[in-house]
Amino acid sequence: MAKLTLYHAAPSRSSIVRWMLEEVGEPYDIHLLSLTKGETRSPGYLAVNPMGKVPALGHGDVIITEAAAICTYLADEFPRAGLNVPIGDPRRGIYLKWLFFGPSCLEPAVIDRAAPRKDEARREMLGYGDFDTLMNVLAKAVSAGRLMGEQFTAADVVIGSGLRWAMMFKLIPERPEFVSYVGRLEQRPALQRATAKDKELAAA
Ligand SMILES: N[C@@H](CCC(=O)N[C@@H](CS)C(=O)NCC(=O)O)C(=O)O
Repeated sequence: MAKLTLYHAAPSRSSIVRWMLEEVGEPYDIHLLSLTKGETRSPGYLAVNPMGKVPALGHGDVIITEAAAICTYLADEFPRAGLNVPIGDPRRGIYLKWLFFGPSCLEPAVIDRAAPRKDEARREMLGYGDFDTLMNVLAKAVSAGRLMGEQFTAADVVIGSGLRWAMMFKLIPERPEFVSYVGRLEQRPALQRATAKDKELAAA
């Protein structure tokens, strides 16, 4: 089987993919990079990801970048893990919507909270519209404990990671729906393993 290598800085957005890899359960290697030492900007790493960012995932000869794309890829590539909604399933459209919602709506909204613009952009200009609408939409979506009904999917890894991170830094309101959803995610052995391994790496 083609080797999986995660280009990773612990903790960072590549921790989203580490969690996903733990959910998938296939063996993988870690290529560790230091953000503080600027190692993502080294010529060697820029050959892997010209954006100078982690995560990147090597799978055999292929390199995939962008956390949500990697999660989507892994879920489809290893369907036995049960983390995807396959092509042909009528729920696939909604599943993809949530996978894209993470990087296109949730993340920019949270980053705008953390580092507000001097001049506020008009709602029409922002892909996420406005913060309160986004929070209402997400609170409703996660209120059942999973985004795709009974099935835990890669979309929960992407959206769950965003909400978890935003709650950690108090960038979103502590709505009961978020507290309960993230609390439920924290119970997942794969997330616990990923977090413990990242802590070890960060302490080393
Ligand atoms: N759009 C990328 C963003 C990745 C990203 O910003 N990664 C940060 C770590 S959290 C990084 O590599 N920063 C290093 C740098 O910009 O030098 C994704 O979602 O994967």
